Amino acid sequence: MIFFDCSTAPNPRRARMVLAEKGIEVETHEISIAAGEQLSEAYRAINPQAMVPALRLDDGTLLTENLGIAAYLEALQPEPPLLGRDAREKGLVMMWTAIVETQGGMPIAEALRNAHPAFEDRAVPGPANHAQIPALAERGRARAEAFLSLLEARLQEVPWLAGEAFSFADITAYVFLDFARIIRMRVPDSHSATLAWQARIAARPSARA
Ligand SMILES: N[C@@H](CCC(=O)N[C@@H](CS)C(=O)NCC(=O)O)C(=O)O
Repeated sequence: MIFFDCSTAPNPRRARMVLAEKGIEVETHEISIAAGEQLSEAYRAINPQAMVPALRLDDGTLLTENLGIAAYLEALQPEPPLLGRDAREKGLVMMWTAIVETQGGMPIAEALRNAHPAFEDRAVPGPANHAQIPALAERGRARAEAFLSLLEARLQEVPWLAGEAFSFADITAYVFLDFARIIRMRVPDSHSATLAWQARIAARPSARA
């Protein structure tokens, strides 16, 4: 297997945390987004979607998308389970991962990519260029703030997003919240449940991935 990574980007970090939790070591190729390597001909020949992470299996199959990569790794190495231990929990892990991606990750990305000069004409990742829309940056920030409240409300009820066990949904939310520093957004001091949850994840060795 070859893992195509970018050490500074949030989505590859989600996959790195899964690999670390499962103790899977894999050959890694760094694709520098800052240097535009994801758009190079060489990388597009591997992944025409021009994004990271990607995992190339030994038979040549290319897995893109964190969900695809996590599902593969979970089947390969079921311990520790990150996608749910029974039917109910599997549903909750997928549900919370989707909520975090669409209501947390996307707004943070919109706030960053529609405002920062480094993303001029690169407001959307992928092979095609898209112009920035400043209003989307503002909307993204407002939606990301609403996401912080949603997260706090959930974590006031249960220790982990899917309920009783740490899962891929927590990895996804933890990585995106950490990345939100880049838009100068942080968990407010009053969000005690989220801060305690963050500290528990930060103490796991995989958080250093
Ligand atoms: N849905 C994908 C998202 C992948 C993604 O957006 N990756 C970003 C890095 S965090 C990327 O490749 N960006 C390339 C670019 O900005 O041109 C996943 O789940 O992995």
